[in-house]
Amino acid sequence: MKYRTDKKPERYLVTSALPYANGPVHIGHLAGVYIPADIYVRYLRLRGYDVKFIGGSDEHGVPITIKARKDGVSPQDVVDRYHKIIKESFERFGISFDVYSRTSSAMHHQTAADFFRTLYNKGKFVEQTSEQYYDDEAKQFLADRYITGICPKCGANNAYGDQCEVCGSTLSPLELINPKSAISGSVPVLKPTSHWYLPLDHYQEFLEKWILEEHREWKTNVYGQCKSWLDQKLQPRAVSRDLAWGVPVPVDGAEGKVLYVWFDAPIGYISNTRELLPDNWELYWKNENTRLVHFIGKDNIVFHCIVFPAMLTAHGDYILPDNVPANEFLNLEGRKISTTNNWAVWLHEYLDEMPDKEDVLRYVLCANAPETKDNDFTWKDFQTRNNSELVAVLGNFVNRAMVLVHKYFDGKVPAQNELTDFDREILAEMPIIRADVETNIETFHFREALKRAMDLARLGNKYLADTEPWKLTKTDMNRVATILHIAIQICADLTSVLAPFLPFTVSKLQKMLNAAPLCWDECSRLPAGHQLALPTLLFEKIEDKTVEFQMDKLNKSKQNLNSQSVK
Ligand code: B3M
Ligand code: ZN
Repeated sequence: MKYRTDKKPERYLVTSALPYANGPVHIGHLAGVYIPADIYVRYLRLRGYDVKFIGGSDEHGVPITIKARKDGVSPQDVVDRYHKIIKESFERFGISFDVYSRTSSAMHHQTAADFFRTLYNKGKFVEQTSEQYYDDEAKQFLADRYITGICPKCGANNAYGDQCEVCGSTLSPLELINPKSAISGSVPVLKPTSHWYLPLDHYQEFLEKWILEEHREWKTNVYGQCKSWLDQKLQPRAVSRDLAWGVPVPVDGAEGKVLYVWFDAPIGYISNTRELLPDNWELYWKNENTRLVHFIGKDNIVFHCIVFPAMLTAHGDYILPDNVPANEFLNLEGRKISTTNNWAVWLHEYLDEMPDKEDVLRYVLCANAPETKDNDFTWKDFQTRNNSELVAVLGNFVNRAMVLVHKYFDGKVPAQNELTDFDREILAEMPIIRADVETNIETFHFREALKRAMDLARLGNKYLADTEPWKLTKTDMNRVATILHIAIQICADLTSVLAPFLPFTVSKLQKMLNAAPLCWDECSRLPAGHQLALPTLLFEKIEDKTVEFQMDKLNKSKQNLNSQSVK
């Protein structure tokens, strides 16, 4: 078994959780997973690293078949519909995947089946027969979410066979009190069935050392969850299910059984890398100088830190993740985001309703990301952050600098003359900010990184406010030239420090500056005489009516919800 040494990585492989294709993507997914992952990969690319960003839809499992049954269509219809919506909305939003594929692809079915077969042939599974719930009316076994009941831990109604969404406990169907089939509503009976189990207990010692000793640097929420799983001692976990939808178990006598979705989904990262790089995907998965990073939400920690690494270790050829920077959850207006209750801000709807505001959402969701604890998204906060940060700080600074250079120097970068101590201080602050952005991104502190990047625009505003070049135009044009020279250098520097966070804005700013995209380390001096393009506004104020429109829309979901529960 191989895993990374402490050498500087030669390449990065960055994955983000594969969203279930049973519904569109919402702001909770974005803040928790896709925005941080995208910031990270954009930054690495700017630094000139070899990086591959792997995404895709998770198209198997009970969440998909339940949705299909509810809508009266086939599981394939469900995944075709949502895969398209999800993929297109990510593209429009600038999530810069190198590949976005799907687990229903032939490549994935083959890769997942091969992976299972390898473990099977190496004798890594234990086959066991056990009693499981069966719906006699629907004539099928009831895996995971097909069975509901009262949570034995917190007493909530409608806990699922695999998890209680109220208290977050992981459950097994047999623990549920008053179990009920989610298909027919009938009381299920117990029937024997046999499955393959991955004996996680065999990996307990290895995982304790690897995580608890060698990865103390992981985020506290991630490390803490792993520790608590390990402290409770790992148990064998079934990797197959009695279901008709999924990757068929590739051994004789396994008719009617498919791989458990949490067995096949992480292998999707491998399949999608193979699809992207048919000839050298192995370099990314099997070479110890690759740094593998998984971006996920907190409900996926155990699968990425414990189950998948155990699978990779059992296989033997693969590297293990170097980090798994999972986020907590984002709530919406004080309530838990819910796909089934339509309590969400859907990305594809946002993109239609708020054209040209991709970066506003990227900004707000990063500034308020649930990095260490659950956080709340409100439309009011969205408006305030846009109006008092993006418009008043960033947009205002860039606009003032650009307008002044056009007004007094025909849009050509003026020459820098003698520097004052204050100028020197400002110039010295610029690389400090950049270094802070760098360190924070590299340690997955994206909120702080963004705050520091915005500090550069704050610095620019302060510089113009303190030096007041507009008051010197009659008396000291040399001084005005120096001030505006420096202000334009700050604008140029903003194009790189903000590029990982606000790609749409940065490309507008580059156009205004008439400058090619910069690399991270290139000190971005625009020479005297360089012609700037005409300024356009980077951000617009968001009016109350926009917020009211969004709140009305949400309140309608709330009303529907209330009237449903009255029925
Ligand atoms: N689809 C769960 C989720 O969307 C699951 C993630 C798979 S990552 C391999 O939360
Ligand atoms: Zn519970």
